[in-house]
Amino acid sequence: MEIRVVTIFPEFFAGPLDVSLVGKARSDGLLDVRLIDLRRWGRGVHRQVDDAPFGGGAGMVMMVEPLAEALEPLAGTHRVLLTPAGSPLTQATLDRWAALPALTLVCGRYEGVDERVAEHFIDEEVSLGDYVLLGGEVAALAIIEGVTRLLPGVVGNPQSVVTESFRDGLLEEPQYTRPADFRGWTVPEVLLSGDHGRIAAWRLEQRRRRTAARRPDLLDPDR
Ligand code: JCQ
Repeated sequence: MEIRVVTIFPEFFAGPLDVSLVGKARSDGLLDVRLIDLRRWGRGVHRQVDDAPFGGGAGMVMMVEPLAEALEPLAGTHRVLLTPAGSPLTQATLDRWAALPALTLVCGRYEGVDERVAEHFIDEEVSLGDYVLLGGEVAALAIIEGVTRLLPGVVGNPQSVVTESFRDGLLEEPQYTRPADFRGWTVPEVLLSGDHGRIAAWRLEQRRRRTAARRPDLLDPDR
């Protein structure tokens, strides 16, 4: 799979792309990440890519020309803009993108991007969640990780690729490993019982309780 990242900070990606399973997927030839420096198409000696908003207001807006020139040749790849104003990114989104031959991630900055970019050069706008970052770079890295672990041959055991926390729409149950007693904090007795029926029932109950407490939205079919 090819993932292109359009950014004014290509150096942001050097560390994260070299380590862990993303680094391994790249050196194994399963993933090809291309960093595209938007300033290549910037205006003037300062390679400017932002300008003041029409209508007034605080902050700067990313200009249409540099993004148009960067993104027009990438028509045919699925072009995604990372923005807090996008649709929420879900595991289903990542499953869909992991099946594509090529994905382009566009990192927004400043107060936003000229709407004509979104209208003419972007296929989908997504958000990582209801908070604001300085730019889309961290969101792009999250997407690269989420997609990479779904690529065939990246994660050793295909079972563990089953979208863990979203299995049946419930959060995962608590997990424990040795020692069974750490400072008097013990592992639930049922997990040491060897009774697989009781263990399965306990795990399901834990998942339901945890989901109700932390993510009631997942239990409400109307949301
Ligand atoms: C992504 N959740 C939050 C910040 C403007 C495109 O315009 C902007 C993009 C950003 C960076 O992305 C986020 C974000 N998902 O903040 C401001």
